[in-house]
Amino acid sequence: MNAQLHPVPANDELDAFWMPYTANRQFKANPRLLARAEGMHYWTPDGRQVLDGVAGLWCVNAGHGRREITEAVTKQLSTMDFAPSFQMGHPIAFELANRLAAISPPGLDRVFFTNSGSESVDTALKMAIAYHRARGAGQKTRLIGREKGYHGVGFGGMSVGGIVNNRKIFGSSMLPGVDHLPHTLNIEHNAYSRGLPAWGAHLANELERLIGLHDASTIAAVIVEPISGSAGVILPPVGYLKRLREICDKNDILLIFDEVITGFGRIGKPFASLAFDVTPDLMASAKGLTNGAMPMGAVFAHRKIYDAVMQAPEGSIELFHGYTYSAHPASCAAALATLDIYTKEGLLTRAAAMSSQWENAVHSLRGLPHVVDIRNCGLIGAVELEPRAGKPGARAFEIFLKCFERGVMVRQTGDTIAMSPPLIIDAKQIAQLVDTLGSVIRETA
Ligand code: PXG
Repeated sequence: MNAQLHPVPANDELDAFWMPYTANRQFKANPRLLARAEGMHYWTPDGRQVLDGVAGLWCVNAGHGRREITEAVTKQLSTMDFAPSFQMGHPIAFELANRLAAISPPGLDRVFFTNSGSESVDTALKMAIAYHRARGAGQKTRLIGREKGYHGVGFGGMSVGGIVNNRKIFGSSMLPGVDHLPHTLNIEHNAYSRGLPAWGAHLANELERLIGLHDASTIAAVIVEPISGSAGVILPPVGYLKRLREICDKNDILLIFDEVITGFGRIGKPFASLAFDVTPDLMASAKGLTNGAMPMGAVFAHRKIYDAVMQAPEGSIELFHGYTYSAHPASCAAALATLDIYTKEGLLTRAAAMSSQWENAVHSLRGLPHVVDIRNCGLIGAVELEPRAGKPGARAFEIFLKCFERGVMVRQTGDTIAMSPPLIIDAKQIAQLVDTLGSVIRETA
Protein backbone atom coordinates (compact mmCIF):
# COMPACT_ATOMS: atom_id res chain seq x y z
CA MET A 1 0.00 0.00 0.00
CA ASN A 2 2.71 2.48 1.02
CA ALA A 3 4.61 1.80 -2.19
CA GLN A 4 1.88 3.65 -4.08
CA LEU A 5 2.12 6.75 -1.95
CA HIS A 6 3.86 9.93 -3.00
CA PRO A 7 7.47 10.09 -1.77
CA VAL A 8 7.79 11.84 1.56
CA PRO A 9 9.62 15.18 1.30
CA ALA A 10 12.87 15.47 3.22
CA ASN A 11 12.94 18.12 5.92
CA ASP A 12 14.89 20.48 3.64
CA GLU A 13 12.19 20.16 0.98
CA LEU A 14 9.46 21.71 3.07
CA ASP A 15 10.32 25.38 2.65
CA ALA A 16 8.58 26.26 -0.61
CA PHE A 17 5.07 25.53 0.63
CA TRP A 18 3.97 28.53 2.71
CA MET A 19 1.44 26.71 4.82
CA PRO A 20 -1.93 28.21 5.74
CA TYR A 21 -2.83 28.91 9.36
CA THR A 22 0.27 27.03 10.43
CA ALA A 23 3.27 27.84 12.60
CA ASN A 24 5.46 27.19 9.55
CA ARG A 25 8.89 27.14 11.21
CA GLN A 26 7.71 25.01 14.10
CA PHE A 27 5.93 22.57 11.77
CA LYS A 28 8.86 22.28 9.36
CA ALA A 29 11.21 21.48 12.23
CA ASN A 30 8.93 18.62 13.26
CA PRO A 31 6.47 17.86 10.45
CA ARG A 32 3.26 15.89 10.88
CA LEU A 33 2.37 14.33 7.56
CA LEU A 34 -0.71 12.44 6.44
CA ALA A 35 -0.49 10.20 3.42
CA ARG A 36 -3.63 8.11 3.12
CA ALA A 37 -7.20 8.13 4.38
CA GLU A 38 -10.11 5.76 4.52
CA GLY A 39 -13.28 5.69 6.56
CA MET A 40 -12.63 7.11 10.04
CA HIS A 41 -8.84 7.04 9.66
CA TYR A 42 -5.73 8.68 8.30
CA TRP A 43 -2.40 6.95 7.91
CA THR A 44 0.96 8.67 8.24
CA PRO A 45 3.63 8.01 5.57
CA ASP A 46 5.21 5.40 7.86
CA GLY A 47 1.91 3.55 8.11
CA ARG A 48 0.66 4.70 11.52
CA GLN A 49 -3.15 4.75 11.79
CA VAL A 50 -4.73 7.93 13.15
CA LEU A 51 -8.40 8.22 14.12
CA ASP A 52 -9.86 11.36 12.53
CA GLY A 53 -11.61 13.27 15.32
CA VAL A 54 -12.21 16.39 13.24
CA ALA A 55 -13.47 15.17 9.84
CA GLY A 56 -10.29 16.52 8.26
CA LEU A 57 -11.16 20.15 8.97
CA TRP A 58 -14.89 19.81 9.71
CA CYS A 59 -15.57 18.69 6.15
CA VAL A 60 -15.33 14.92 5.63
CA ASN A 61 -18.78 14.19 7.05
CA ALA A 62 -19.27 10.82 5.31
CA GLY A 63 -15.80 9.56 6.16
CA HIS A 64 -12.75 9.30 3.92
CA GLY A 65 -12.13 7.65 0.61
CA ARG A 66 -15.75 7.33 -0.51
CA ARG A 67 -15.50 5.45 -3.79
CA GLU A 68 -18.81 6.85 -5.09
CA ILE A 69 -17.36 10.37 -4.99
CA THR A 70 -14.08 9.35 -6.62
CA GLU A 71 -15.95 7.60 -9.40
CA ALA A 72 -18.34 10.50 -9.99
CA VAL A 73 -15.45 13.00 -10.19
CA THR A 74 -13.42 10.73 -12.46
CA LYS A 75 -16.36 10.20 -14.78
CA GLN A 76 -17.13 13.91 -14.91
CA LEU A 77 -13.51 14.89 -15.60
CA SER A 78 -13.29 12.41 -18.45
CA THR A 79 -16.66 13.51 -19.89
CA MET A 80 -16.19 17.27 -19.54
CA ASP A 81 -13.37 18.64 -17.44
CA PHE A 82 -14.39 22.27 -17.31
CA ALA A 83 -17.21 24.41 -18.59
CA PRO A 84 -17.76 28.08 -17.91
CA SER A 85 -20.80 29.19 -15.95
CA PHE A 86 -20.60 32.80 -17.16
CA GLN A 87 -23.27 33.20 -19.86
CA MET A 88 -23.09 29.42 -20.40
CA GLY A 89 -24.34 26.47 -18.37
CA HIS A 90 -23.92 22.75 -17.94
CA PRO A 91 -26.57 20.29 -16.77
CA ILE A 92 -25.28 19.00 -13.45
CA ALA A 93 -24.93 22.51 -12.01
CA PHE A 94 -28.71 22.91 -12.32
CA GLU A 95 -29.31 19.41 -11.00
CA LEU A 96 -27.14 20.13 -7.98
CA ALA A 97 -28.87 23.45 -7.25
CA ASN A 98 -32.25 21.71 -7.38
CA ARG A 99 -31.05 18.93 -5.08
CA LEU A 100 -29.71 21.48 -2.60
CA ALA A 101 -32.88 23.59 -2.75
CA ALA A 102 -34.81 20.47 -1.77
CA ILE A 103 -32.98 20.16 1.57
CA SER A 104 -32.51 23.86 2.32
CA PRO A 105 -34.32 25.85 5.02
CA PRO A 106 -37.77 27.12 3.96
CA GLY A 107 -37.62 29.67 1.13
CA LEU A 108 -33.83 29.50 0.65
CA ASP A 109 -34.08 27.83 -2.71
CA ARG A 110 -31.76 29.90 -4.88
CA VAL A 111 -28.19 28.60 -4.88
CA PHE A 112 -24.98 30.40 -5.92
CA PHE A 113 -21.82 28.30 -6.21
CA THR A 114 -18.40 29.28 -4.89
CA ASN A 115 -15.20 27.36 -4.10
CA SER A 116 -14.83 27.85 -0.36
CA GLY A 117 -16.41 29.07 2.80
CA SER A 118 -14.62 32.41 2.52
CA GLU A 119 -16.04 32.96 -0.94
CA SER A 120 -19.51 31.93 0.23
CA VAL A 121 -19.39 34.52 3.00
CA ASP A 122 -18.21 37.36 0.78
CA THR A 123 -20.85 36.37 -1.78
CA ALA A 124 -23.61 36.44 0.84
CA LEU A 125 -22.50 39.87 2.10
CA LYS A 126 -22.54 41.24 -1.45
CA MET A 127 -25.97 39.72 -2.10
CA ALA A 128 -27.33 41.45 1.01
CA ILE A 129 -26.11 44.83 -0.19
CA ALA A 130 -27.35 44.17 -3.73
CA TYR A 131 -30.78 43.18 -2.39
CA HIS A 132 -31.32 46.41 -0.52
CA ARG A 133 -30.11 48.50 -3.42
CA ALA A 134 -32.44 46.67 -5.81
CA ARG A 135 -35.32 47.64 -3.52
CA GLY A 136 -34.34 51.29 -3.50
CA ALA A 137 -32.61 51.12 -0.10
CA GLY A 138 -29.07 51.65 -1.37
CA GLN A 139 -28.07 53.37 1.88
CA LYS A 140 -28.41 50.05 3.74
CA THR A 141 -24.81 48.91 3.43
CA ARG A 142 -23.59 48.48 6.99
CA LEU A 143 -22.70 44.93 8.07
CA ILE A 144 -22.88 43.57 11.61
CA GLY A 145 -20.72 40.62 12.63
CA ARG A 146 -19.90 39.29 16.07
CA GLU A 147 -16.89 39.13 18.35
CA LYS A 148 -15.07 35.80 18.04
CA GLY A 149 -16.86 35.14 14.76
CA TYR A 150 -14.98 33.43 11.94
CA HIS A 151 -16.13 34.01 8.41
CA GLY A 152 -13.05 33.08 6.42
CA VAL A 153 -10.25 35.20 5.11
CA GLY A 154 -11.66 37.42 2.37
CA PHE A 155 -11.74 41.13 3.15
CA GLY A 156 -15.50 40.92 3.77
CA GLY A 157 -15.37 37.84 5.97
CA MET A 158 -12.34 39.15 7.85
CA SER A 159 -14.08 42.47 8.52
CA VAL A 160 -17.25 40.94 9.95
CA GLY A 161 -15.16 38.32 11.75
CA GLY A 162 -14.15 38.89 15.33
CA ILE A 163 -11.00 36.92 16.08
CA VAL A 164 -8.29 39.37 16.99
CA ASN A 165 -5.31 37.51 15.48
CA ASN A 166 -7.07 37.41 12.12
CA ARG A 167 -7.74 41.13 12.24
CA LYS A 168 -4.98 43.01 13.98
CA ILE A 169 -2.41 43.12 11.16
CA PHE A 170 -5.00 44.15 8.60
CA GLY A 171 -6.80 46.68 10.79
CA SER A 172 -6.56 49.63 8.46
CA SER A 173 -7.66 47.55 5.46
CA MET A 174 -10.95 46.40 6.94
CA LEU A 175 -14.24 47.22 5.26
CA PRO A 176 -15.65 50.46 6.60
CA GLY A 177 -19.13 50.45 8.10
CA VAL A 178 -18.85 47.23 10.06
CA ASP A 179 -19.80 46.74 13.69
CA HIS A 180 -19.90 43.72 15.98
CA LEU A 181 -22.26 42.11 18.44
CA PRO A 182 -20.76 40.70 21.64
CA HIS A 183 -19.89 37.00 21.58
CA THR A 184 -21.93 34.54 23.61
CA LEU A 185 -19.22 32.55 25.38
CA ASN A 186 -19.69 32.88 29.12
CA ILE A 187 -18.04 30.22 31.23
CA GLU A 188 -19.03 31.86 34.50
CA HIS A 189 -22.74 31.37 33.73
CA ASN A 190 -22.71 28.43 31.37
CA ALA A 191 -19.79 26.10 32.21
CA TYR A 192 -20.51 22.43 31.43
CA SER A 193 -23.85 23.14 29.79
CA ARG A 194 -25.06 20.06 27.97
CA GLY A 195 -26.12 21.26 24.55
CA LEU A 196 -27.21 24.88 24.23
CA PRO A 197 -26.53 27.05 27.28
CA ALA A 198 -29.53 28.44 29.16
CA TRP A 199 -28.05 31.84 29.92
CA GLY A 200 -27.48 34.59 27.38
CA ALA A 201 -30.46 35.04 25.02
CA HIS A 202 -30.54 38.71 26.08
CA LEU A 203 -27.15 39.22 24.37
CA ALA A 204 -29.10 39.35 21.10
CA ASN A 205 -30.65 42.60 22.32
CA GLU A 206 -27.27 44.23 21.75
CA LEU A 207 -28.38 44.38 18.13
CA GLU A 208 -30.98 46.92 19.19
CA ARG A 209 -28.22 48.99 20.75
CA LEU A 210 -26.25 48.92 17.48
CA ILE A 211 -29.41 49.90 15.60
CA GLY A 212 -29.79 52.76 18.06
CA LEU A 213 -26.24 53.83 17.29
CA HIS A 214 -26.23 53.48 13.49
CA ASP A 215 -29.95 53.48 12.59
CA ALA A 216 -31.63 50.57 10.86
CA SER A 217 -31.75 52.54 7.61
CA THR A 218 -27.96 52.09 7.28
CA ILE A 219 -27.74 48.38 8.13
CA ALA A 220 -27.85 45.71 5.42
CA ALA A 221 -27.29 42.51 7.32
CA VAL A 222 -26.22 40.68 10.45
CA ILE A 223 -23.98 37.66 9.99
CA VAL A 224 -23.39 34.99 12.63
CA GLU A 225 -22.38 31.38 12.81
CA PRO A 226 -25.22 29.43 14.45
CA ILE A 227 -22.39 27.61 16.25
CA SER A 228 -18.91 29.03 15.88
CA GLY A 229 -16.13 26.52 15.44
CA SER A 230 -12.89 28.35 14.88
CA ALA A 231 -13.02 30.42 18.04
CA GLY A 232 -13.37 27.24 20.07
CA VAL A 233 -16.95 25.99 19.69
CA ILE A 234 -19.29 28.70 20.95
CA LEU A 235 -22.94 27.73 21.20
CA PRO A 236 -25.95 30.01 20.88
CA PRO A 237 -27.83 30.41 24.17
CA VAL A 238 -31.39 29.05 24.07
CA GLY A 239 -33.59 31.66 22.37
CA TYR A 240 -30.68 33.82 21.16
CA LEU A 241 -30.96 33.13 17.43
CA LYS A 242 -34.76 33.56 17.49
CA ARG A 243 -34.32 36.93 19.14
CA LEU A 244 -31.80 38.01 16.48
CA ARG A 245 -34.31 36.94 13.84
CA GLU A 246 -37.08 39.02 15.46
CA ILE A 247 -34.95 42.14 15.70
CA CYS A 248 -33.79 41.77 12.08
CA ASP A 249 -37.40 41.35 10.90
CA LYS A 250 -38.56 44.39 12.81
CA ASN A 251 -35.83 46.52 11.25
CA ASP A 252 -35.67 45.24 7.67
CA ILE A 253 -32.20 43.81 8.24
CA LEU A 254 -31.18 40.55 6.58
CA LEU A 255 -29.98 37.70 8.74
CA ILE A 256 -27.11 35.66 7.33
CA PHE A 257 -26.14 32.33 8.85
CA ASP A 258 -22.63 31.12 8.18
CA GLU A 259 -23.20 27.37 8.15
CA VAL A 260 -19.79 26.43 6.76
CA ILE A 261 -19.21 24.00 9.61
CA THR A 262 -22.76 23.40 10.81
CA GLY A 263 -24.15 22.53 7.38
CA PHE A 264 -24.69 19.02 6.06
CA GLY A 265 -25.65 17.13 9.15
CA ARG A 266 -23.15 18.23 11.77
CA ILE A 267 -25.80 18.84 14.41
CA GLY A 268 -28.43 16.35 13.36
CA LYS A 269 -30.35 18.16 10.64
CA PRO A 270 -29.20 19.15 7.15
CA PHE A 271 -28.55 22.66 8.49
CA ALA A 272 -28.34 24.23 11.96
CA SER A 273 -31.05 26.61 10.92
CA LEU A 274 -33.43 23.63 10.68
CA ALA A 275 -32.22 22.20 13.98
CA PHE A 276 -32.70 25.52 15.77
CA ASP A 277 -35.85 26.41 13.85
CA VAL A 278 -34.63 29.85 12.85
CA THR A 279 -34.59 30.64 9.15
CA PRO A 280 -32.01 33.11 7.87
CA ASP A 281 -32.33 35.10 4.65
CA LEU A 282 -28.96 33.97 3.31
CA MET A 283 -26.86 30.99 4.25
CA ALA A 284 -23.19 30.40 3.49
CA SER A 285 -21.97 26.81 3.18
CA ALA A 286 -18.96 24.80 1.94
CA LYS A 287 -16.95 21.93 3.52
CA GLY A 288 -19.46 19.06 3.89
CA LEU A 289 -21.06 19.96 0.55
CA THR A 290 -18.54 17.73 -1.26
CA ASN A 291 -17.41 15.73 1.76
CA GLY A 292 -14.19 17.74 1.44
CA ALA A 293 -13.26 15.83 -1.70
CA MET A 294 -13.40 18.84 -4.02
CA PRO A 295 -13.28 22.53 -3.15
CA MET A 296 -16.79 23.94 -3.33
CA GLY A 297 -19.11 26.29 -1.47
CA ALA A 298 -22.72 27.32 -1.93
CA VAL A 299 -24.73 30.34 -0.87
CA PHE A 300 -28.43 29.71 -0.32
CA ALA A 301 -30.51 32.82 -0.91
CA HIS A 302 -34.13 33.33 -0.02
CA ARG A 303 -36.25 33.59 -3.12
CA LYS A 304 -37.23 37.15 -2.15
CA ILE A 305 -33.58 38.19 -2.47
CA TYR A 306 -33.17 36.52 -5.85
CA ASP A 307 -36.45 38.01 -7.10
CA ALA A 308 -35.52 41.52 -5.96
CA VAL A 309 -32.13 41.37 -7.67
CA MET A 310 -33.74 39.94 -10.83
CA GLN A 311 -35.59 43.22 -11.37
CA ALA A 312 -32.56 44.57 -13.25
CA PRO A 313 -33.27 45.58 -16.86
CA GLU A 314 -33.94 42.70 -19.23
CA GLY A 315 -30.74 41.30 -20.75
CA SER A 316 -28.41 42.83 -18.20
CA ILE A 317 -26.34 40.80 -15.77
CA GLU A 318 -28.24 41.13 -12.50
CA LEU A 319 -25.38 40.48 -10.07
CA PHE A 320 -21.85 41.36 -11.11
CA HIS A 321 -20.25 38.57 -9.16
CA GLY A 322 -18.96 35.05 -9.79
CA TYR A 323 -15.89 32.83 -9.89
CA THR A 324 -14.27 31.07 -12.84
CA TYR A 325 -14.80 27.85 -10.96
CA SER A 326 -18.37 28.56 -9.77
CA ALA A 327 -20.22 25.27 -10.34
CA HIS A 328 -17.08 23.51 -11.55
CA PRO A 329 -18.32 20.28 -13.16
CA ALA A 330 -16.06 18.03 -11.09
CA SER A 331 -17.12 19.74 -7.85
CA CYS A 332 -20.78 19.45 -8.86
CA ALA A 333 -20.25 15.75 -9.49
CA ALA A 334 -18.59 15.36 -6.10
CA ALA A 335 -21.44 17.21 -4.38
CA LEU A 336 -24.13 15.11 -6.08
CA ALA A 337 -22.38 11.88 -5.12
CA THR A 338 -21.96 13.23 -1.58
CA LEU A 339 -25.67 14.06 -1.30
CA ASP A 340 -26.47 10.53 -2.51
CA ILE A 341 -24.32 9.09 0.27
CA TYR A 342 -25.80 11.39 2.90
CA THR A 343 -29.31 10.40 1.85
CA LYS A 344 -28.66 6.68 1.50
CA GLU A 345 -26.88 6.42 4.85
CA GLY A 346 -29.08 8.87 6.75
CA LEU A 347 -26.05 10.99 7.61
CA LEU A 348 -27.86 14.34 7.60
CA THR A 349 -29.72 13.23 10.73
CA ARG A 350 -27.34 10.66 12.24
CA ALA A 351 -25.73 13.22 14.57
CA ALA A 352 -29.11 13.62 16.30
CA ALA A 353 -29.22 9.90 17.06
CA MET A 354 -25.60 9.90 18.29
CA SER A 355 -25.68 13.14 20.21
CA SER A 356 -26.59 11.94 23.71
CA GLN A 357 -23.97 9.20 23.56
CA TRP A 358 -21.49 11.79 22.29
CA GLU A 359 -22.52 14.28 24.97
CA ASN A 360 -21.99 11.75 27.75
CA ALA A 361 -18.61 10.75 26.38
CA VAL A 362 -17.34 14.29 26.04
CA HIS A 363 -18.66 15.36 29.45
CA SER A 364 -16.92 12.37 31.07
CA LEU A 365 -13.76 14.51 30.82
CA ARG A 366 -15.14 16.91 33.44
CA GLY A 367 -12.95 17.05 36.51
CA LEU A 368 -9.67 16.30 34.72
CA PRO A 369 -6.74 18.63 35.48
CA HIS A 370 -7.00 22.13 33.96
CA VAL A 371 -10.38 21.46 32.32
CA VAL A 372 -12.59 24.53 32.87
CA ASP A 373 -15.51 23.89 30.52
CA ILE A 374 -16.94 21.29 28.17
CA ARG A 375 -19.34 22.15 25.36
CA ASN A 376 -21.26 19.99 22.92
CA CYS A 377 -23.98 20.02 20.31
CA GLY A 378 -24.76 17.41 17.66
CA LEU A 379 -21.43 15.79 16.81
CA ILE A 380 -19.37 18.73 17.97
CA GLY A 381 -17.48 18.72 21.23
CA ALA A 382 -15.01 21.04 22.92
CA VAL A 383 -12.87 20.88 25.99
CA GLU A 384 -11.69 24.23 27.28
CA LEU A 385 -8.46 24.26 29.26
CA GLU A 386 -7.06 26.77 31.61
CA PRO A 387 -4.22 28.56 29.79
CA ARG A 388 -0.66 28.28 31.09
CA ALA A 389 0.44 31.51 32.71
CA GLY A 390 1.79 33.82 29.99
CA LYS A 391 1.54 31.11 27.32
CA PRO A 392 -1.94 31.08 25.83
CA GLY A 393 -2.62 28.01 23.72
CA ALA A 394 0.54 26.14 24.76
CA ARG A 395 -1.18 23.55 26.93
CA ALA A 396 -3.82 22.72 24.32
CA PHE A 397 -1.18 22.54 21.58
CA GLU A 398 0.83 20.05 23.61
CA ILE A 399 -2.31 17.97 24.12
CA PHE A 400 -3.06 18.07 20.39
CA LEU A 401 0.50 16.85 19.63
CA LYS A 402 0.35 14.04 22.17
CA CYS A 403 -3.05 12.89 20.90
CA PHE A 404 -1.63 12.73 17.39
CA GLU A 405 1.32 10.67 18.61
CA ARG A 406 -1.21 8.29 20.19
CA GLY A 407 -3.22 7.89 17.03
CA VAL A 408 -6.00 10.44 17.46
CA MET A 409 -6.38 13.70 15.56
CA VAL A 410 -8.16 16.53 17.36
CA ARG A 411 -8.06 20.26 16.65
CA GLN A 412 -6.57 22.93 18.85
CA THR A 413 -7.66 26.55 18.79
CA GLY A 414 -6.35 28.71 21.58
CA ASP A 415 -6.87 26.73 24.75
CA THR A 416 -9.74 24.74 23.35
CA ILE A 417 -9.59 21.20 21.99
CA ALA A 418 -12.34 20.82 19.41
CA MET A 419 -13.75 17.58 18.03
CA SER A 420 -16.05 17.16 15.04
CA PRO A 421 -15.64 13.60 13.77
CA PRO A 422 -17.01 12.22 10.53
CA LEU A 423 -20.72 11.56 11.05
CA ILE A 424 -20.14 7.82 10.55
CA ILE A 425 -18.29 7.50 13.87
CA ASP A 426 -19.29 4.48 15.99
CA ALA A 427 -19.42 3.93 19.76
CA LYS A 428 -15.99 2.30 19.96
CA GLN A 429 -14.39 5.13 18.03
CA ILE A 430 -16.08 7.73 20.25
CA ALA A 431 -14.60 5.90 23.25
CA GLN A 432 -11.13 5.78 21.67
CA LEU A 433 -11.24 9.49 20.83
CA VAL A 434 -12.41 10.62 24.25
CA ASP A 435 -10.33 8.13 26.23
CA THR A 436 -7.13 9.10 24.40
CA LEU A 437 -7.83 12.77 24.95
CA GLY A 438 -8.62 12.07 28.61
CA SER A 439 -5.36 10.20 29.27
CA VAL A 440 -3.36 12.88 27.54
CA ILE A 441 -5.04 15.65 29.56
CA ARG A 442 -4.33 13.71 32.75
CA GLU A 443 -0.64 13.48 31.89
CA THR A 444 -0.19 17.07 30.79
CA ALA A 445 0.93 19.62 33.33
N1 PXG B 1 -16.96 30.38 7.83
C1 PXG B 1 -16.87 29.52 8.85
C2 PXG B 1 -17.91 29.50 9.89
C3 PXG B 1 -15.79 28.64 8.90
O1 PXG B 1 -15.70 27.79 9.94
C4 PXG B 1 -14.98 29.61 6.85
C5 PXG B 1 -16.06 30.44 6.85
C6 PXG B 1 -14.01 29.72 5.75
O2 PXG B 1 -14.04 28.64 4.92
P1 PXG B 1 -12.81 28.33 3.93
O3 PXG B 1 -13.33 27.20 3.10
O4 PXG B 1 -12.57 29.56 3.12
O5 PXG B 1 -11.66 27.96 4.81
C7 PXG B 1 -14.83 28.68 7.89
C8 PXG B 1 -13.63 27.79 7.90
C9 PXG B 1 -11.23 25.20 12.85
C10 PXG B 1 -11.22 25.62 11.42
O6 PXG B 1 -10.35 24.56 13.31
C11 PXG B 1 -12.38 26.08 10.86
C12 PXG B 1 -12.34 26.51 9.53
C13 PXG B 1 -11.20 26.46 8.80
C14 PXG B 1 -10.04 25.97 9.39
C15 PXG B 1 -10.06 25.55 10.71
O7 PXG B 1 -12.20 25.49 13.56
N2 PXG B 1 -13.51 27.01 9.03
